[in-house]
Amino acid sequence: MDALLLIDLQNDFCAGGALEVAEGNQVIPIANALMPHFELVVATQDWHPANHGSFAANHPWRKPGQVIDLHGLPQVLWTIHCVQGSFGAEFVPTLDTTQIDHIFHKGTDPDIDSYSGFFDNGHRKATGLGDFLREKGVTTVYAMGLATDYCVKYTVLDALSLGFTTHLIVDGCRGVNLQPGDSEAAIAEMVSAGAHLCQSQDW
Ligand code: VGL
Ligand code: ZN
Repeated sequence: MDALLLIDLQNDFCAGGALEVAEGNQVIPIANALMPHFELVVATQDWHPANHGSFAANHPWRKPGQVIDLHGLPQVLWTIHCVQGSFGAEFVPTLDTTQIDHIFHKGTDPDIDSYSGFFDNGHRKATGLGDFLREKGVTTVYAMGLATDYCVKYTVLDALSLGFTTHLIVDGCRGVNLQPGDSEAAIAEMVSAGAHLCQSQDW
């Protein structure tokens, strides 16, 4: 069985959001159009407590974009985003959430970030997404969402390492691009790890 993975289609990654991804809103109609083609639709939500270690504001003398050591892992610092229960953490209002079968939260532990929908950045704890997909008999996943160079990339790499046949819906993704070209580099990395590329028009 195939599953559609919608990564972090949340207000804070879209227009006016705290961690706005350029053109992020443009992927919402693509998600809405693709959902009816899948028997199983899973969405992830970046879901941080206010004291999360990835927020620059929680580290004196630090600012967004800097990289620190967070409990032994390199951590890019971000502006405060996707705080549990906040408007910024909600799905974009135009997303048809009635077609989502299951939601997985990530980034809930203040001590470690979680870009991937499957595991935290240290691969210490699983979110449950991998077991959920296996129990449903899923063998193939199609991923899209925000952001290409962070949460989409790490979700796709983990899906591949868990043995799922993994497709990236390229026009359904947009990237942060802290450095120009980060999104293209992320796509190349996903492809070399075994991901297949497709476009929403393929349906
Ligand atoms: C994300 C940075 C921080 C993402 C989440 O969804 O790609 N990026 N938290
Ligand atoms: Zn985050």
